Amino acid sequence: MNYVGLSKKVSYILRHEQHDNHLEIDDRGWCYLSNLISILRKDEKFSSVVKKDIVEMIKLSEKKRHEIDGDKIRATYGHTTGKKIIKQASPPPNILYHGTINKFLESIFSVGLHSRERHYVHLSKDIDIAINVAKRRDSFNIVILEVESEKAYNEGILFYCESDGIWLSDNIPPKYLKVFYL
Ligand code: HQG
Repeated sequence: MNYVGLSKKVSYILRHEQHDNHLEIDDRGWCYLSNLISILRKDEKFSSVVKKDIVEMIKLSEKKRHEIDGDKIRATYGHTTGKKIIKQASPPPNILYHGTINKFLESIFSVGLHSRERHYVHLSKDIDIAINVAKRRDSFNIVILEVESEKAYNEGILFYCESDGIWLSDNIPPKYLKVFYL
């Protein structure tokens, strides 16, 4: 089984394509694994996929993109379509990081860091994760933003802790952002 390919397909279905596939997900993003497997099997590359493959795929992934609980599965972050996934807000660390690229800076410092297509802004506790997020766009023009998350939280911006140092947030005004020089 091509676990990277499987992970991309599962992310795509759970984050962006639930409706196209008539996949019912609850307000926290959970759906039945059996329903996801039926959808995956329509793709000839994954026609023989079973739960064990998905468990193995999650285990082998360096990022915790998916989570299984009993007979259910969810994408932990990245959603675009459907009703906004409900997350439990919590106090963030003092500073979080966001990886982006040069050409977005003018707009980010004018209107703030926006979630755009996704339900939430994506941030990380570690600079290395932010660097990788930025590099997937353009490895030569990356910019790391430092977010004054604790201050923003104290002034009413909500943050949500995901696993592995990934944080989500609502839109962040420019006054809480500065360029972090690598
Ligand atoms: C930028 C992947 C102009 C923002 C990654 C980013 C991550 C603005 C892009 C996760 C802006 C949105 C999320 C503004 C924000 N003007 N540009 N006002 N505000 N932007 O993909 O954070 O590997 O929706 O800087 O690794 O890049 O697939 O968000 O460049 O963890 O699991 O608009 O998705 O996860 O891009 O990535 P995205 P992201 P996986």
